[in-house]
Amino acid sequence: VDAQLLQTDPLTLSAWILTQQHRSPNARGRLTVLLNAIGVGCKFVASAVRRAGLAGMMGMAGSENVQGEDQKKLDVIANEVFKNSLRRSGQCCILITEEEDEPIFIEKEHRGIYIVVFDPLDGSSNIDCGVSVGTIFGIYKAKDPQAELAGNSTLDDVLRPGTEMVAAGYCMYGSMAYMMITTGNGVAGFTLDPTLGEFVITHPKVQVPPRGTIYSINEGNAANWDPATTKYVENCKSGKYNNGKPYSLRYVGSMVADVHRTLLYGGIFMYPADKKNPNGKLRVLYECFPMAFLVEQAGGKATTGTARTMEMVPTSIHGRAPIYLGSKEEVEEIERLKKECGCQ
Ligand code: P6P
Repeated sequence: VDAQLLQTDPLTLSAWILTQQHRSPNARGRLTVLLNAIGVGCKFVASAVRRAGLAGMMGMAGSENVQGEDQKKLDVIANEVFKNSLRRSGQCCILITEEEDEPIFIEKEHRGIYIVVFDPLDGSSNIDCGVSVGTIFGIYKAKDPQAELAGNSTLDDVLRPGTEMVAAGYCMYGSMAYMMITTGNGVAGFTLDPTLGEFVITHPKVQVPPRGTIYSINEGNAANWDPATTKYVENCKSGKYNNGKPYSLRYVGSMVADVHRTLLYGGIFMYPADKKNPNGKLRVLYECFPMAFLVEQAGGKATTGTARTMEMVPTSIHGRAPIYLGSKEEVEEIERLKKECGCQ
């Protein structure tokens, strides 16, 4: 039998979280409990996504979410699973989910000191054709824990820069279920071993290559791009950045899948603002911040084009922002072009 199969010391997600928490002397295990609750939610959704085609869970649930998008059954299930798992963890005071217009304030008996922002099933328009989808999450610690525990929640605890997040990650439901997570000390990658029912470490320290030869953007929006984005993409195609050899275009249309490839292979993922989407399409709290946190922790960069993504202060819980993220040198080139053309 393959020696790997007889791994006698599999570093599971739970064990890794404990090693990370032992780094902070005053850790009392609350974040550990919370991250494990997220892991349980991801295992459940991974199982549901696997069975979706068979169990007739594909297709529309009939209802619409606050974004006016048709809500597919898996969206609804994933949202309920994470709300229940986070509530039961007893570690949360406020939840922000892409699927609901209003913040969820956890009732007193289950309330904790963490705020979780999440997209339970990002890329869900791809479910019916079997393309990878994923869960994205970010975690803040309440600025005034006692006030939150007393039930005096305010959105001040939510509309905060990404730099105040204490943890973030995603779980991609693809050929296998892959989780990437950071608690501020680098990025670790895990793969769900279905025979164990555990996420086992497969990428102990993820590093984004400083440059890459893959650009990722929806070319269908090219007519609406700003001049800097247009120029950068032209240079990728002309081979200007790669000794005359053009970059490759890879675009899944599911942020988790496009960011996962960028973290592992390098290159750049872009969802710029354009005439159609003046603030871009991706949501600041539960898409841009968690992905920017991961990319920065893996040695890459994330920008709006003119400002560091993580330093933005959201003005609303579903606010959007343009984002360019990935290999440091690629992102710095787009920032240089933005300065050169003086465009946002
Ligand atoms: P477009 C999926 O709907 C999503 O929110 C992200 O996962 C993805 O990166 C983006 O939208 C794709 O948008 O306009 O290219 O289809």
